[in-house]
Amino acid sequence: MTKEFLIEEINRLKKEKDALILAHYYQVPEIQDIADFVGDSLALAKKGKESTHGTIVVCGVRFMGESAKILSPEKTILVPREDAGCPMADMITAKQLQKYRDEHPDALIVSYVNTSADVKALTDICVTSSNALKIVKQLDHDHIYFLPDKNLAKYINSQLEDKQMSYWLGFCATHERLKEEDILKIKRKHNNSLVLAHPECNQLVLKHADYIGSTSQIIQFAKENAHQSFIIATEDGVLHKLRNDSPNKEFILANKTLVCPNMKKTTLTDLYNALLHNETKVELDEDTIKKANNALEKMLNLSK
Ligand code: CIZ
Ligand code: SF4
Repeated sequence: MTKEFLIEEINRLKKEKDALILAHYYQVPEIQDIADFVGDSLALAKKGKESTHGTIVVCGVRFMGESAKILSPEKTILVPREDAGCPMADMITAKQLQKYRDEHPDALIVSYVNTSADVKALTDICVTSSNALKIVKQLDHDHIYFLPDKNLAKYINSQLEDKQMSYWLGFCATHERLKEEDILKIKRKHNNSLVLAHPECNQLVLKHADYIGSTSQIIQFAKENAHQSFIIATEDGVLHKLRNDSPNKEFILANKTLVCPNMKKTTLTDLYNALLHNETKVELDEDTIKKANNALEKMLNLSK
């Protein structure tokens, strides 16, 4: 099937099936281009919830499809690639979290949205990289436990004045691959560029950043900043939006290894098949949805 045929069919099927296509900034350019809306996980979650479409196709990784289902249980949520997971989300299971809760009944559990629905169901409040700091600052609790990303946890702690969170030792393998020597090397080569980094990067990398933020915050910063050249320390998919927004500015990926294999799985053929066959539907049990919804809704309220 040609690309033109796939694009035409996807657009036809989405109308026929009353479907809304959402894509994360880390998706391949063709998927971002055909999506009705592209955003970070917070924006996708909100968009899915507000939409009046009966079907929502989430092009990203599994936890994003699950979040859409948790917030809109009455809608059909499709993920084009069921095997696109997030290795960081898989670093903590519900069983492990239950054990932690049993041993620390006083802890307030704050989970990054990069977690399974089962983990969210055991969570007090969720956060994304866009709102984590804002939300944690508002939490008045002696013992805050953050999971699963140790890098995001350390970054938030570095920004807090009156409290410190303890945290699980998970990480994003894609961001973790970026080493301090890589960032120093690329800075030497492009010494007029500003370094924009995601807080999933290691602290040794973050200390060389001029700006630290989520994908949407990096995108906003680069658009508004007068600088002409930027080194980007997050997943390469985000370069598509950065270059579209500012065609005259230069964007350099900090290291060519910043590619998430799971985010790159979804192709136009997968999206076409998802719409054609209504596959793969995200199914979650009612109890999980109810409990996980509580943690996500608290996040949406506190991030307003
Ligand atoms: O929250 C998200 O969408 C992720 C995984 C990255 C980011 O910073 O936007
Ligand atoms: Fe998970 Fe990292 Fe891939 Fe995002 S980039 S989906 S956190 S493995």
